[in-house]
Amino acid sequence: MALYVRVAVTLLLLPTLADSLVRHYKFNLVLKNTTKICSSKAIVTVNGRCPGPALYAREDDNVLVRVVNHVSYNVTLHWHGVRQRQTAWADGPGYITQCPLQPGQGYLYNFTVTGQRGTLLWHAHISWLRATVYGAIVILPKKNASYPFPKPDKEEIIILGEWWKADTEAVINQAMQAGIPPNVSDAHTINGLTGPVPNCSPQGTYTLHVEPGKTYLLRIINAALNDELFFQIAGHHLTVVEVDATYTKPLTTPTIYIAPGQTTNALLKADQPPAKYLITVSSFMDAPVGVDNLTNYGILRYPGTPTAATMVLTSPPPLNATAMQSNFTASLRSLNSKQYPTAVPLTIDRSLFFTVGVGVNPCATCVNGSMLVGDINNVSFVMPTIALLQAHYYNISGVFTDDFPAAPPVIYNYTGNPPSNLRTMNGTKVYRLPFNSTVQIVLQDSAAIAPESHPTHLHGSNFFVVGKGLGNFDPNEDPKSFNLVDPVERNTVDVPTGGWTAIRFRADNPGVWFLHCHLEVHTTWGLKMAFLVDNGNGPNESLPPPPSDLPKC
Ligand SMILES: *[C@@H]1O[C@H](CO)[C@@H](O)[C@H](O)[C@H]1NC(C)=O
Ligand SMILES: *[C@@H]1O[C@H](CO)[C@@H](O)[C@H](O)[C@H]1NC(C)=O
Ligand SMILES: *[C@@H]1O[C@H](CO)[C@@H](O)[C@H](O)[C@H]1NC(C)=O
Ligand SMILES: *[C@@H]1O[C@H](CO)[C@@H](O)[C@H](O)[C@H]1NC(C)=O
Ligand SMILES: *[C@@H]1O[C@H](CO)[C@@H](O)[C@H](O)[C@H]1NC(C)=O
Ligand SMILES: *[C@@H]1O[C@H](CO)[C@@H](O)[C@H](O)[C@H]1NC(C)=O
Ligand SMILES: *[C@@H]1O[C@H](CO)[C@@H](O)[C@H](O)[C@H]1NC(C)=O
Ligand SMILES: *[C@@H]1O[C@H](CO)[C@@H](O)[C@H](O)[C@H]1NC(C)=O
Ligand SMILES: *[C@@H]1O[C@H](CO)[C@@H](O)[C@H](O)[C@H]1NC(C)=O
Ligand SMILES: *[C@@H]1O[C@H](CO)[C@@H](O)[C@H](O)[C@H]1NC(C)=O
Ligand SMILES: *[C@@H]1O[C@H](CO)[C@@H](O)[C@H](O)[C@H]1NC(C)=O
Ligand SMILES: *[C@@H]1O[C@H](CO)[C@@H](O)[C@H](O)[C@H]1NC(C)=O
Ligand SMILES: [Cu+2]
Repeated sequence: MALYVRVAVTLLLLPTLADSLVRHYKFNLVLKNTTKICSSKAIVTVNGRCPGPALYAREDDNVLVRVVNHVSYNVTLHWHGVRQRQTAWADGPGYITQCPLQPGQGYLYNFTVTGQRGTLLWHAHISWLRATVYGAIVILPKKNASYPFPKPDKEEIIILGEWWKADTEAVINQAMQAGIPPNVSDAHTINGLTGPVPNCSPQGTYTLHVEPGKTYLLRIINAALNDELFFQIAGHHLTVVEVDATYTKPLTTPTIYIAPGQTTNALLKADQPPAKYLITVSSFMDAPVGVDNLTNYGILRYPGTPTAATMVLTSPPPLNATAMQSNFTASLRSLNSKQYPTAVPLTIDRSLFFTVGVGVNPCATCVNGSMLVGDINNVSFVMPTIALLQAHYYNISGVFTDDFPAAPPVIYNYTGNPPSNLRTMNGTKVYRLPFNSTVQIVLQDSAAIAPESHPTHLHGSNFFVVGKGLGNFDPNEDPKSFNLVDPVERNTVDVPTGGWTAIRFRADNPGVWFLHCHLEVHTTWGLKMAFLVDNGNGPNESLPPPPSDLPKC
């Protein structure tokens, strides 16, 4: 039996504060049980609905989110992509920056949205609860700032998700006990709507109502657990203007690729003859890995179109549309305007090479006598029992070590034949970074079992995607083609199947910051690590003390 964490959000906007003051947005989130949807399972909802409410703020606003847990699970919430400058205590990943809110407990998440504007998402960050505990974050430009693109007439949030008939906690627990991949989802969702699902009562179909001639800003969010997705609308092109709350050069495309954790703002012009147009949401998977391959359908509808009118159709890309996915990601560029310059580090203090992949470890009690594990540089991350940030701040020894390797222990052909030994080592290791150091990470897919795409997410900083390629990264040749002028700035990027991606960032935010695959199954298996960014000089460059209501373990 599953719960629906019910996040009741009330927006208490303090009215009419002078624009020169920092405004405070207050949200109250109450985590509560809710009723069943389909197949007699109770599921975790937010305010009785899934997705939960959108949080709105303006750039530079202070956001206060009061969360109270009224369910029987331990819960934390994460504000995905919010940089949390000097507010690591509000970041939210369970046992990384905080101990969870236990049943009955509350916590005030207190952070400021500085230097970013656009769409992000919030979600639970413990176990698989984010399957149903998620919602949009909309950061509007400052009051007198305008968008660097034609002002849309209307805006629409489109959150894509995944839905299981079963309790997702049972799904992952069963898989972990057996050591095999978890059951794939039973449907994809658009704003919580599954469309028709076999053996369920009708679940509703998403409809986007548009008026002829108007321009819409679609705030598209991938909140799915495990599925990279394609999104398209028959007869219409989309113009991407922002990803992960950073502006991009306009990119016009019939199909958007979006990985879990990523957000994409795209302009849609309702310039087609009045009719119904099919919207498709479908998986991308170009590895021999089981995935939910069911397409969810929505409808774009112009006014006056009879219900019985025939629909203008579109076929979703094939599951393995690698060229389309690769071309889309390679085409994204940061805006790099005078007002929004691209601050990519040109010199590098720490150059890291991380293999990301899946291995196999012995497991006497598992189905095959072995279990699947995820790893970075052959280390499968073991969750601590108290939060890393707490252990760091209070100097508690024995919780983690700071010897996370800068390179894999064995050099081999990462995208060729697998090594004979697929075993990984366990560890709760962090990589330590001096304050304000510049970092480059080459994320290299390692095909121990099979090559596979890994959308990798960094907490606490955005990064610039300076290069990507197929096969093994060549440290002599590949950097010559890095884009150090207008690389896209993001918080989550795919590492291509059988390839690599190079990212750069500046470690100027003191705290402990999670880096992990945003496919939840890989995170659960251990494809994760953390950076520890040391304090700089003085209070403005240091991690402040924790808030007094920080949950304890
Ligand atoms: C929520 O549901 C769970 C399981 O049904 C139950 O154990 C728990 O007591 C319920 N909590 C509340 C506050 O109703
Ligand atoms: C939020 O944190 C800031 C410091 O970052 C502090 O000044 C402020 O008092 C906090 N707000 C509340 C309501 O605790
Ligand atoms: C917004 O208004 C403030 C106060 O009038 C001014 O200082 C600031 O430069 C303006 N910003 C923009 C982007 O116009
Ligand atoms: C996973 O799928 C298998 C096979 O369909 C089924 O027997 C099992 O009950 C499912 N597990 C959960 C937790 O629903
Ligand atoms: C790559 O994407 C761009 C932008 O969507 C498009 O103009 C171009 O035709 C695409 N090229 C290929 C080979 O798909
Ligand atoms: C979709 O996946 C199911 C198994 O989950 C498989 O039986 C089916 O053939 C797949 N369909 C396509 C079109 O790949
Ligand atoms: C993609 O999948 C289809 C159907 O399974 C297959 O026929 C095709 O060869 C695959 N394409 C590539 C490039 O792997
Ligand atoms: C585990 O066993 C199943 C069948 O029981 C098999 O299909 C699968 O390939 C095995 N997996 C591994 C990693 O050995
Ligand atoms: C590694 O850690 C997992 C739990 O995180 C445990 O099940 C496993 O036994 C450990 N393996 C070794 C070799 O310590
Ligand atoms: C790695 O293995 C692949 C597949 O066998 C092969 O095509 C490639 O040439 C190998 N690369 C190196 C550097 O040996
Ligand atoms: C960080 O380093 C850069 C030079 O790499 C310097 O310009 C900047 O002032 C430094 N920032 C801080 C906060 O020390
Ligand atoms: C909830 O968190 C506390 C503190 O970390 C831990 O002791 C407890 O075992 C957790 N409960 C569950 C059900 O995971
Ligand atoms: Cu992954």
